[in-house]
Amino acid sequence: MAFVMLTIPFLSPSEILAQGTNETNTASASDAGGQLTVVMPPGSATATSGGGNEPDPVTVSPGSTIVWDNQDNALHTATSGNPETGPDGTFDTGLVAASEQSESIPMPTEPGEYAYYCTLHPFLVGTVIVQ
Ligand SMILES: [Cu+2]
Repeated sequence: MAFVMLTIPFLSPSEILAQGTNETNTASASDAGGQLTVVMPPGSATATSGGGNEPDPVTVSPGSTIVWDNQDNALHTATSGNPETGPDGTFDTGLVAASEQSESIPMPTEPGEYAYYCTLHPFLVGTVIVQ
């Protein structure tokens, strides 16, 4: 009666693809087709709190998606456009409840700067840079 011990070579995958990135401290990321998160911190509903979308501006590559993470205790939106002229229809999270996240919102494929604001708190503005 002989049991054969199978010796399986365990080859650990040693290819770490994400090594040595050249990320800078500009609070931006540009992973193609990636997804970024912009935080709406506590206090964002108060104009004087200094709270606001973080990072701002946020830099993405064309066609990336952004999730807005509402960590505040009030409803917010991230609506492209500005408080003076209103929504421009490029993107809109719709209402994001307190302690909730938005859907994954596709960003434009056309490079440029896209202003956005909260339709409930017009002082809560931000900019998406697509490049
Ligand atoms: Cu708001």
